[in-house]
Amino acid sequence: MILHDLTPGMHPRRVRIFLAEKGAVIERREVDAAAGANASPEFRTLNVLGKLPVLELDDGSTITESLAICRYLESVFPEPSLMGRSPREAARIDMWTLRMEYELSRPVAEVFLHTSAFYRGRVEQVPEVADWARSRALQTMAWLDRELADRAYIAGADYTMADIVAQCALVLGKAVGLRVPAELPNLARWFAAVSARPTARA
Ligand SMILES: N[C@@H](CCC(=O)N[C@@H](CS)C(=O)NCC(=O)O)C(=O)O
Repeated sequence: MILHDLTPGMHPRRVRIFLAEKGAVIERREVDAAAGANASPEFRTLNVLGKLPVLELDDGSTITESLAICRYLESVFPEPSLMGRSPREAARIDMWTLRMEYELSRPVAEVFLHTSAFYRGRVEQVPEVADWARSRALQTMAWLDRELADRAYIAGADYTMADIVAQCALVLGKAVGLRVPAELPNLARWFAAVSARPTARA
């Protein structure tokens, strides 16, 4: 298996942390997206959308979309479980993972898409979209602070995929000036805990 990677990217970071939590090491190939290598015809044979990460399997087939890649890796490396063992547990973790994807990760990504030098010329940047997304991300953070008042992690007592999605969003958040506000102590405590895990810098 080969992970086609982009070290600074929020979505590839999810997969690296996921693998590190499993104690799994696979081949990694960095793609020079700053130089546009992800838009090349060669790369588009791996992912027609030109996005990272991509997981290339030994038979040459590929899986794209970080959540789908992690779903596959969960089957290949079942321990420790990050996506739930029973149907009920898996559904609860999926629920929180999707909430983190849509309510936190997406707005933070939109701020980056619509303001960063990296995406200038790659996408149409609309400052109003960034403003809206910034306020949406802050609303989600306030909600999460309330959720985390009585549990350690996003989906419950254990660290799961939902935490990985949220922590990677907040890592990117720091780069776009979306830090955890001082008045949200539960979210700050959670972010400090997940950031202190040995896998956080994978
Ligand atoms: N939904 C995709 C998003 C992938 C994505 O947007 N990747 C970014 C890096 S975080 C990328 O490859 N950007 C390069 C570009 O758009 O030129 C996933 O979860 O994998």
